[in-house]
Amino acid sequence: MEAEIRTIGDKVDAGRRLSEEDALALYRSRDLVSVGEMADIANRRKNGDRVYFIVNRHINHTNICVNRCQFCAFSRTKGEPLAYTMTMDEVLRRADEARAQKATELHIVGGLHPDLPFDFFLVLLRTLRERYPEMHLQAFTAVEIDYFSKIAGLPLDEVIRMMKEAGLGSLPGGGAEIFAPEIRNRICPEKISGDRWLEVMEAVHASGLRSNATMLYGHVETLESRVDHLRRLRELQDRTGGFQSFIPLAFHPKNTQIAKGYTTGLEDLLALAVGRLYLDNFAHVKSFWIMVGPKLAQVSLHFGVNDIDGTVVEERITHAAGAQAGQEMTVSELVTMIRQAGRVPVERDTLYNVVREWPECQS
Ligand code: V47
Ligand code: SF4
Repeated sequence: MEAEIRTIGDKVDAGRRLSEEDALALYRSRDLVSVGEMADIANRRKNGDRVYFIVNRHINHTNICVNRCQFCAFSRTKGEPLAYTMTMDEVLRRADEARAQKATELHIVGGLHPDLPFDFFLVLLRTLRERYPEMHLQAFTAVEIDYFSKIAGLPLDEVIRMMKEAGLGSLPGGGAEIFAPEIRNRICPEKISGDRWLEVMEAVHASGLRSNATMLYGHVETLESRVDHLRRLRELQDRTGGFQSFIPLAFHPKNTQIAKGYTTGLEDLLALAVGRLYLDNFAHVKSFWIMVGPKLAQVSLHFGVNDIDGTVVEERITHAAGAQAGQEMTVSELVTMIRQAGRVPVERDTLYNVVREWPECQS
């Protein structure tokens, strides 16, 4: 084992908090097995052998977006070919399918549409909550919430209060990208700043709602900017405790404005393991199998990961950018994947309550 990694390992064993230098050394390390083992220890201390998944359905209601981030292959400008906005009926058809599959969560994110009024989203939430009270609505990134506040001309707190009242259950972690302005201005110059993303999340947590946090890596960021991103997430989590899970998102370059190759397996596993080790105040680290592929997602269960997200069914954002994984996994596939890794599959709801456990051979 590299000497520096051994010292970090001692800190992990003693339950001591890692520094930014430690995180940087871990990202730079090529001793993948040692880093993975440390992340596995840190994870198992919190979560034991349990690995969570969720029966959910993603709905990307519109790809029309005024931001047009450089890394986004999903978005279109209004009027362009392939631009779409789902009607309420189209959303409801997907939600009906989700109900038929016994989904417990609808995960709804979309572009920043220039014409849809704030009221449209309140009606959407209310309609879904009334028709599907059994499904948790995890919807709208911090970027969308900020946009609603702008188009409605209402303060952030008020927007969050109204959305919560209409049925919003929690926020996904998208839109975080990389906080460092010098990187952010290159990859998504129109997007809200990292400071604002954190401010929105702080307000969301203050309202009593939980959220996730992501980090987009594998584009033009530096390792230092990744560490800065993690540091800021850890600081906010120290203050609010409102983040449920950390999800590193591997950049997919196809059809984007950023000329880069795909991330490698080593980068993907390190991104997950370092997240687990540095973010000692996050209970869950999620490997989104759509992004890293089901095979690597399975291996990552030995690298600090305790959640592989869900059944998903339809995913447009990463697939527009060249994702090779399918868009749907059945419960039985998820259970098998977790069991084969020697872990205990647990179906969770959005807030990590247990829906069903799969101890030995009862599928
Ligand atoms: O914010 C966009 C990312 C995010 C690309 O909270 C890309 O549980 C890779 O946040 N290559 C939206 N990534 C998706 C998201 C998410 C996904 C799954 C689970 C959760 C959760 C959240 O997708 C965007 C952006 O960071 N993204 N384009 C791309 N080319
Ligand atoms: Fe719009 Fe989100 Fe795509 Fe950026 S990443 S262009 S904000 S849909």
